[in-house]
Amino acid sequence: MNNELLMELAGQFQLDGVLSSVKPLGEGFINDTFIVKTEGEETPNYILQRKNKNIFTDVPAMMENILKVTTHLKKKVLEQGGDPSREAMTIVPTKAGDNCFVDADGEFWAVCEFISDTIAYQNAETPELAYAGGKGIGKFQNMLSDMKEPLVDILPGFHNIKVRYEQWDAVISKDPVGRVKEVQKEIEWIESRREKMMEFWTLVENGTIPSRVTHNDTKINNILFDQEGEVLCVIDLDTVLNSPVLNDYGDALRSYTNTGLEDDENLDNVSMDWSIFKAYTEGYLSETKAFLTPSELEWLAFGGLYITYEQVLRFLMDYIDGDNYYKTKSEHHNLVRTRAQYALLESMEGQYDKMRDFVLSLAK
Ligand code: GN1
Ligand code: MG
Repeated sequence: MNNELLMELAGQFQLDGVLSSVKPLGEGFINDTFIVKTEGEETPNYILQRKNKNIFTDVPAMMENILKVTTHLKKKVLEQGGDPSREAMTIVPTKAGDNCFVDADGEFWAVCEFISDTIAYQNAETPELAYAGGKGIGKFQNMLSDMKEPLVDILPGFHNIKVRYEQWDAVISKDPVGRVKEVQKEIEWIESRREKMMEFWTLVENGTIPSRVTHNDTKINNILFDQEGEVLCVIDLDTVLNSPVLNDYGDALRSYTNTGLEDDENLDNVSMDWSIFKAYTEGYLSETKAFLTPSELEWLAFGGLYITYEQVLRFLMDYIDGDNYYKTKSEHHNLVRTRAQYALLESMEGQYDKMRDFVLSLAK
């Protein structure tokens, strides 16, 4: 994307100061992200994103959700004596007053303020960091636990295993690029757990496990820390939804506790690190145990297995589908991811009883 065009796009938003540069930032799988700098130290820098309209089919509704959540958070931060401009994301409207800009190609762009002097970690390297991350997401959920206004379900069925199985069954029977025959073993990994996952899903459907405001992408790099190592702000709110809190906790276990990479080629590297699990859980429950129900606590550890399993399914389904969802760096990237996430799932399953007991011992 050429620089002139990017500058022009950034110029569509209500920015403070004089625009100086727009440059690519990070390597998300879904959106394209840029850092927008303004001249001098007095005015903020910004994050410009082209939202992936194939995944987020209603970007204005998504931005509306983000706005509702950040407004609620800012109110809470203010009540607690914090700094709402640093402890919650700030969405910047377009000059026309909209929450996103649609360009000539029909692409959707959005801007938020860049929060300066922060640290983002790619991995939860130490138990201390994992504890802080758990506390961060716990606090995020805690501050949103009294948000009554429902969010628009912009990703219907996102963490709904029933919907995932519908997509899965359709892709397998279609076999659009002829890959089904090479992944029979991997397909069996999914099928052999179907009944158990559906059993759990019944509890969500019948309300035993309630829906709340959740983040749905709780990787540690979606939390900004301050220079003292304290959690400052939870970012990347694209997937804020109403869903069980188990999803956030589970997705964090999936990403934090992995001793290997999400796409590790060497499966011996991959396992669930107990000390990181323990620390994350302690941090998370320190903020949430007061409002979680007994059923949520009972099933919390299962959230780790559920989300990791779902991720195995999603990577494999995308592989079978011909790699249309996740950005890939090589022909078999999604299959490599599938196998690496499965190794993590097996490691979690082996430690599940202990995980559940640990959660319940803290919840007392
Ligand atoms: C996607 O782009 P990123 O890394 O924030 C995905 C998550 C997956 C994750 C796997 C909207 O998130 O659900 O867990 O990749 N986000 C969406 O790395 O599908
Ligand atoms: Mg994300």
